[in-house]
Order: sequence, then C-alpha cells, then structure tokens
Amino acid sequence: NGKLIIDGREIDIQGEKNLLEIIRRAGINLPTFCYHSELSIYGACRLCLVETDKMGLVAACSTPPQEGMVIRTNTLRTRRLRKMVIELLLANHERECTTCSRSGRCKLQLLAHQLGVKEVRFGKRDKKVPLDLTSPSIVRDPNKCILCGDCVRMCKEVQGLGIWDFAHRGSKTVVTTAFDKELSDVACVNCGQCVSVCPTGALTVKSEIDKVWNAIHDPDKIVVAQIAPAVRVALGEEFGLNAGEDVTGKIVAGLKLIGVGRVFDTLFTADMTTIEEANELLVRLEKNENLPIFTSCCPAWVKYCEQFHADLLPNVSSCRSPQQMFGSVVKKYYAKKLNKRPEDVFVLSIMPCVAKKFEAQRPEFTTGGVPDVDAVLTTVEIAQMFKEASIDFTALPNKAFDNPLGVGSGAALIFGASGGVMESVVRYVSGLTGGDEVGRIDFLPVRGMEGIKKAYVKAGGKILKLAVVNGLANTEKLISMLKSGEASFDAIEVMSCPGGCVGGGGQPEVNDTVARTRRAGEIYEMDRVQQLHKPQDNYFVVKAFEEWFGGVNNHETHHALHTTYVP
Ligand code: HC0
Ligand code: SF4
Repeated sequence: NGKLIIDGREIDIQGEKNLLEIIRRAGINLPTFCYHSELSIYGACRLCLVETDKMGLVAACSTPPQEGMVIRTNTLRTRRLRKMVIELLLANHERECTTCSRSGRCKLQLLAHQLGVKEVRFGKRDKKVPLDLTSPSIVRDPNKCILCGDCVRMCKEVQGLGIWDFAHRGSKTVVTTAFDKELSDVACVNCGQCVSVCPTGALTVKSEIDKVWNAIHDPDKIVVAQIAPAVRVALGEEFGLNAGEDVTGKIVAGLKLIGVGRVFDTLFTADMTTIEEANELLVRLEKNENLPIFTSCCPAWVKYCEQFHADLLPNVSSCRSPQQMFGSVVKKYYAKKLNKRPEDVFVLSIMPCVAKKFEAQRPEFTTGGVPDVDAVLTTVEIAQMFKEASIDFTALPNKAFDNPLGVGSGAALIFGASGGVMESVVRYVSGLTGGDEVGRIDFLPVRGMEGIKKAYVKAGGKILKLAVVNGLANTEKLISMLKSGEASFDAIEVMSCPGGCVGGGGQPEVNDTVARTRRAGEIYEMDRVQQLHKPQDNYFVVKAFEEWFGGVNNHETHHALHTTYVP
C-alpha cells in the first residue's frame, strides 16, 4: 500500500481509491461540491485541487494515490483557485441568502464564509428563471443550481431513473429534466434523494410548515400528529446531537408545546399493517396466487411500480401504508371519540420521507374531498418548526405518547430500517403458526445496509423465500432477476431510499451510510429492550381490530385499511 507525504507529514495509504479520502483522513477537510463517497466521481467542481510533485495541480477526488507522492493542499495557488471557484459560482447564483430556505445549511454559503470570500468581482446573472412548484414533494429553483451534478448521479446511479441531466453547452449549461419538462410531468417518484445531496437551494423539500401553523392556530381544529419510526433517531441531529440518538420523548414534548392536540405513533398502524399484510400473504400462499407479494408502504416504490411494472401491481400488497392507515382510522373512528367532524381533525404526519407528501395527496386517500392525512412534514421541517417556536429542543423533558394510538411493538419500530417490514411479518407469522421460533425473533439475515438481501424462513410447515431490497436501481435488478426466472420469492420488501426510511429524503444532512447505520443501529437497540416484541403483542391494536372491524383481513378492514391499484 505504501506511504505518501501530505503537507510535510508522512501518511499511510490504506487502500483508498483517491487522494481526497486520504487527505481527509489526515485531518484536512478539503471542501467539495461534487464528491460523494457513494456516487461515481465527477471531478468537476475543482474545489479539491491540490499541488503534487509529479503531476502538478490535480483534483484530489479523481487522482489515485501513488507511493511516495508529495502533496500540498494549502499553497498560495490552491487557496486562490478555491476562492475563485466560489466567486465564479456566486457570480452566476442568485444571492438572496437570508430568505433562501437553505440558508444556514447551504454548502455554497458555508464555503464562501469558510474560505474567506468577501467580494464577488465578476458580473451578475441575467434574468431570474421561474421556479418549478409542480411536484407535491420537491421545489426546483434553477437560479440556485451550481451544476455540481450530484442530483444527476444520485437519481441515475442509486435510483436508476435519470430524471436529471445536463443540457446545452458552455455557459448555457443547465441541469434539467428531459425536454425541460415540469417535475409533475416526468417519471420522478418523489424519493427526495436528489434533494438530500443538493448542496444549495436548487432542490428543496416542498414546505408545508405554514399550513400546519395555521391548523394549530385554528380554534375549530384539533391537530393529531403521528411520528414515523425513523424520525425519532434522526431529529436530534438538527440540534447538534449524534446520528441515532433516540429523541422520541422530546419530539412528543415539543409537539405538545407548539399546540398539537394529540401525539400518536405511526407504530400503532405499522402493527396493523403487518397483521393485515401477513394475513394477505397467508391467503395468497394458500391459493398460490399473486406471488411474490411486494410490500406497499413505500410510496416512491408504488409510483415506480405503477409507471414501470404495472404488470406487477396485482402482486403489490393492497395494504395502505401505516401513514395512510393512521389517517384513515383517525378520521373514521378516532374523530368520533373527539366529537369532531373529520374535516376538523387535522392529521399531521411527521416522516423521514418526502414521497409521503405525494402519498397523502393521492385521491384514493381522501374521503368526500377530505384528505385522510392533511399535511406531511419531514424530520427537518418539524425541527424547523421547533426553531421557529424558539424551543430549546435538547433541554426538553421526555413525554409519553397519548393513548390509545400511541402504542407500538418493536416489530413496528424496525419498519424504519431496511428489512424491518419483512422481519415484522416473520415475527407475526412465526408467532401465529407456532413455527420453529415462538419466543423473541431477531431475524438477522434481513438487517443491514446491503442493497439486496435474501432469506429463508420456516413457517406453517413451509419454507418461505424472502427478499429485501433498498434503492430503486437495486429493485430494478431484483425485478429483472424475477422476470427472467433467475430467482423466485414468496415475499419482497421494497424501500426506495438507501438503508430504508432511516435514509429518507427528508432526513437531516449528512444522510450517508454512516448516519443511516447509526440510526438503524439505535432502532434495533430500542427494539431489543421493547417488551412488545411482535405485532400481536400490541394489545391496543388487537382490541382495535375487534372493536372497529370485527376481525382481520375482512370486508371491514379492506374498506378502511386497504387500497386498489389501477394500472
Ligand atoms: Fe417509513 Fe413507514 S417505516 S414508510 O419507512 O411501512 O416514511 O420511518 O413511517 O407509512 O411505519 C417512512 C419510516 C414510515 C409508513 C411506517 C411503513
Ligand atoms: Fe430522481 Fe428521486 Fe430526485 Fe425524483 S426525487 S428526481 S426520482 S432522485
């Protein structure tokens, strides 16, 4: 492997593929816009320029390390050039920083400050280009694009979609959709992964914060919130805590403080989802039809399937996602308890996901024009609300969820990590059929960040073949294996975001493998100490099935908890 010299210090090469990784390990945090360790190397932003003895000036991200190389990161030339790069970008960038939704977390803003850029010597950009506000999940502001191409590579390489690409040449270059169409008019599935990597305000989450404040301040309305599994292990990051710190109790306390009437848990309806979906699977196995079953809780995956694999729609579970089951049961059943009309109960979802905004707006999830879920805020947006309310989040006491929709099993909690839905189904089915394992079930083969995971489980005298996939490029790979006959399964869990919901497009930055692994790790740790292990351990859910529906997987549950797909 060898050694090289960085700024006069001898550093080991530890198998890194490029200089940038070694330089960063050596404690020099070279800035970049276009480098992401999980995407291909583009080498275009030129911020990581360093001087080398043999090759002169090179971009560290695209230069492989060589034994004996002498590198200087901090010369007159590299510092001047870095500043110049920022100045040129700023010259062509809308500079209304104070009101930009990215202010304070924009990489361009941060680097301009960090590198000491005090003036922009070059011309100003021409006219302002209109924003694209047509997507339910994402806002595109071309005036703030710096052409780093991070969104292009993310959408192409991780999601296999290629919604974004470069168009035109030279100074006319832009990043846009095919034929410059609006986002609502292309195959974007609203996963938000491009937003996650955008360094500026060019791609941002469509905010619903004001709508939620209005509902909170409306004396006729009561706001009923649900918190998704993956939010509680990530929100703390917005307030300087480590990725993966469990802040469930603080979120509940914060929501109460800002005026949310009831704070419930998506875990409640995640348990309902497992029970309905597992029963659906058992029926399909018995009839040997529509197998493999695909999970249906990820709205980006559902849209992907509708657009590209409509022939597989009969295989997708007809269960609504936990978010939508929650909206449905609150408006149909819980509103009565509150003596309220459904339209006066404002259901607020707090999700790690931006596609959930799209899901909540689907017409099939409205009743008489009233949506089941009124607004979806991402982890970052709810943190923003706490900031707007001047709440000292880390100092908040821990509060418990309200009852009865605030109780969930460990099996529901692990939905937030890739493999969790499948493990939950395994726990349910094994417990139900008195399979091999009737105690606690830690189904390790489906855990972890790997893109495609396969597992077998013995249940009811049969051996079931299971697959778990995250990321849509991986999903496409699995589907082609399925269609070519190269592989066969009984059940498949699909989550569109890398690592599952913990890596959702609405999660705090940095949203990389390290952060996702920490968040998932804490979820499994919380599950380990949770008394309610399987969905059927959730007494409140079992009772709700009896009281509201008179059983499971029947006509009643199909009305309230399921949906239909129209190819
Ligand atoms: Fe997920 Fe969900 S687990 S999609 O990943 O199924 O967003 O966290 O809330 O609905 O429960 C996201 C996370 C949810 C839903 C649940 C599922
Ligand atoms: Fe691609 Fe997802 Fe971004 Fe849509 S939201 S453009 S699918 S990365």
